[in-house]
Amino acid sequence: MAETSTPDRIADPWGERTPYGPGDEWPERQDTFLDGLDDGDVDRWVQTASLLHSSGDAMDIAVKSGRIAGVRGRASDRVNKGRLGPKDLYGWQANSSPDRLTRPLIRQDDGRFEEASWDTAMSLVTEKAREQLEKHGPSGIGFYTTGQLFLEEYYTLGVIARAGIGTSHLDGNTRLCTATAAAALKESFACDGQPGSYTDVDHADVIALFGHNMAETQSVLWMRVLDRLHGPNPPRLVCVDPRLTPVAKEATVHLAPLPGTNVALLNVLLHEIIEHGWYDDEYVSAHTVAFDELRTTVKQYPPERAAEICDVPAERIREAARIIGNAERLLSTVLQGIYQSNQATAAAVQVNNINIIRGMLGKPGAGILQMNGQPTAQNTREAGADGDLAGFRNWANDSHVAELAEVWNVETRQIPHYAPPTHVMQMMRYAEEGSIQFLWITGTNPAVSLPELARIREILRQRRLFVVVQDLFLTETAQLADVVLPAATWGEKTGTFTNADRTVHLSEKAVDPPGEARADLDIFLDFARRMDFRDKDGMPLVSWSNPESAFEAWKRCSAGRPCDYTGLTYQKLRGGSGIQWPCNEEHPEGTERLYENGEFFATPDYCESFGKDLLTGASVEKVEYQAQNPKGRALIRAAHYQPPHEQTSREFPFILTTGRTIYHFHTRTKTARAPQLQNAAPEVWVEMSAGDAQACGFTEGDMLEIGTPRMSVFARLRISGIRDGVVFLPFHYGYWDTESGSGPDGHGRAANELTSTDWDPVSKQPLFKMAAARIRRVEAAVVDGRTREEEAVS
Ligand SMILES: Nc1nc2c(c(=O)[nH]1)N[C@H]1C(S)=C(S)[C@@H](COP(=O)(O)OP(=O)(O)OC[C@H]3O[C@@H](n4cnc5c(=O)[nH]c(N)nc54)[C@H](O)[C@@H]3O)O[C@H]1N2
Ligand SMILES: Nc1nc2c(c(=O)[nH]1)N[C@H]1C(S)=C(S)[C@@H](COP(=O)(O)OP(=O)(O)OC[C@H]3O[C@@H](n4cnc5c(=O)[nH]c(N)nc54)[C@H](O)[C@@H]3O)O[C@H]1N2
Ligand SMILES: [Mo]
Repeated sequence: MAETSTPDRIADPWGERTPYGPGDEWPERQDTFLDGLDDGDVDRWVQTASLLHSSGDAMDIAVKSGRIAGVRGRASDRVNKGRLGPKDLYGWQANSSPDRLTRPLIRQDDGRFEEASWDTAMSLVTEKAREQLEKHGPSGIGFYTTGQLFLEEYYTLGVIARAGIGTSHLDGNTRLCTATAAAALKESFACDGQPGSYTDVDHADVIALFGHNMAETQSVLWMRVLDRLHGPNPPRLVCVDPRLTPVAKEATVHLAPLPGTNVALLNVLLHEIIEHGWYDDEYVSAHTVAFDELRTTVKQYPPERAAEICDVPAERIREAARIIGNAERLLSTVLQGIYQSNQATAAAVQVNNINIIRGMLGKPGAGILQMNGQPTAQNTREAGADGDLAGFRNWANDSHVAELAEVWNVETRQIPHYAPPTHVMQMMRYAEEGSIQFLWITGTNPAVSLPELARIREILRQRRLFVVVQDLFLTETAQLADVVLPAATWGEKTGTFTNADRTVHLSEKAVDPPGEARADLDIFLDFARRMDFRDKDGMPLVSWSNPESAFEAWKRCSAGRPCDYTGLTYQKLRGGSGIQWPCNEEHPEGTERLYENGEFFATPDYCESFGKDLLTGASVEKVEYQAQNPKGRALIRAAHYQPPHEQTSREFPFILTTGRTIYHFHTRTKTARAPQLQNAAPEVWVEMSAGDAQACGFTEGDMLEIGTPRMSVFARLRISGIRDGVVFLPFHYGYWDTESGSGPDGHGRAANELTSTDWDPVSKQPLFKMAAARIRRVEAAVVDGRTREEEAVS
């Protein structure tokens, strides 16, 4: 009996190469991991896709005797052609972890949790919600959700929060994740929606990755890139990242700027493209507005100037510009190195500008991937469970709000649209001040993932704040809750979700959830019933009762909008590949690329957003937008570089940045419970350059204290290819003690003890990628049982 049917994907995460050339089909390669079984022993295979990143790697779950026993990639799927990454292969084992929550918990007066029936727990939740509504009205109630539930669940939650309760305090952890992706698309194209397609990797001659460690965070998409690199006529890669990531190692040109200087660097690239005439004049005049403003702005960014700001050699930036400027099919990708850094939206928009002015949109190989991170982040946005209005409708357009009121059969005034929706950092502030007193958290672990954790713990611990946490485990956040609701997850419930290139997958229930755990959808439906929300005819507001009827309801809401799902059904999603929206009568098999003929969703009556000022985040008024862009073209928005708020100093000389490893997902609630993944990266570490380590007198394995103006944490040193002046902490490692935030050794280790309460003015995404830090050694490395000092003495 083979334990692993596919070679060890811990030692070799990307597996063997299947090279291919430009324009060819990416060859299939089926990856499988069966735990102690052979293929023939499997009772049945159940269709799904990965819930541990945004790529939607399609797979089948192996079921044996009512339990999950393994997974295999789906070779028929457009996204992965059968391949699976390390988390895809091993992560499912968390489902059957013995410490899954199996019954609701209610906090007692003495502070302890006691198990309760669903009826008791839900009665309490309903009673508290009613009490808030009576005392403070809808704005006493907040919902903080995730990028990891299913489309049907977000849509239901959105209807409950907006039309049932009527609160504007509904946001997703997608705020921390890819709020900037959405914001940048709204700035440039006046609407969300991924322009590009994963198949652009098959055609591109240049791929530029901006702050995106694709090798570790979308490992199967990276396999696609590697296969191109190993085939005939490989693309050239440009990588912009302060660390020597696996992407940087493969790059033709690697630019390693100081964190927080992206806008300066991008402005130089644009400067070079314009100076050398590498832009598409015809495309610019036919399909865009406001090019002149960009030209004027970037005039001030010759390579030497940015070289100084970013600390990157001018010649290397020129070389990157030459490659990008002469590309025939340019694919640009963007992720957290931009979204969580200084001037997030302004920087992400400059990447859009590169592709727009070069006319690199809507054709094979030429596209933009403003990436998502979480598996279902796209659906949070579409269905309006974050600050967006369902169906990419426009808050500032009364007829869009009225249209939605019609879909929901409620009065327009019942949908709060008098003020911008509340982002989560603001919701935490309201909870801190006491104006929000009921907070329902689903599928996210803010006590580890939000910035400045000591503050977050204080907020969630307050007695006057009633906190409901809906999760699989008793997380750091759940430990601060008043009621904990045990949720079913992937493999235990049915629903759909959409990846970063708009591919919709169906994920079917394979096994029963443990104990009394319930699907998130069923919990929301139960709440809606108990609250007795009604539409304007006195009928139940939420009229659906299971995943498929919720999907059908969502389809009606999406009709005629850019994210049109009307051509999809559960049946159509079964058996073959996932399908990209828009999928409707006009595009029955889905749509590979948006903006094919230089046509956008940007006309004033149709667009999702009139845009915001890149510097201040102030909303652009409808009349202004109408005047600037009456024909609905792509918008070129320029921005000057602004230094980060928190600067290094004598006391805090390093820049701390944070991020991920290939083996773990976020706060590790799943990956720490999969032995292969946990063993691959069991403890936190800190990365520093060889030069900096030497200057400080540190060696590999030393225990260091990393401090910022907030707090400090301990981590062992790994000397890596990170640039000088910057240190890196993975943010995956939480803590044991919810009082102090300390780890097993009594010291803090969560990266977010250190990060600051600050965010991008446009997208409101927190700045996880930069803090000023100081470092000292607290304990020398132990080698063969002796420290370096002991070694020196002997
Ligand atoms: N293995 C794994 N995969 C995941 C996840 C996971 O937790 N683990 N999470 C998923 C999610 S939700 C997300 S959002 C994505 C995130 O995916 P990525 O964005 O690829 O991952 P990060 O490590 O957060 O950040 C990417 C890079 O930004 C660089 N960086 C830091 N500061 C700057 C800067 O100022 N400028 C530039 N140019 N670069 C900078 C860092 O060195 C880092 O290598 O991954 C998804 N996939
Ligand atoms: N310093 C620093 N901080 C960061 C980042 C960074 O790069 N640096 N990245 C940010 C980003 S991009 C992200 S996406 C966030 C992630 O931050 P979080 O969302 O807080 O991280 P997760 O560990 O994914 O938390 C998801 C929770 O949902 C639970 N869960 C999983 N599946 C289900 C389900 O089906 N139903 C329910 N009800 N619960 C479920 C899991 O057990 C887990 O507790 O962190 C952000 N914070
Ligand atoms: Mo994310």
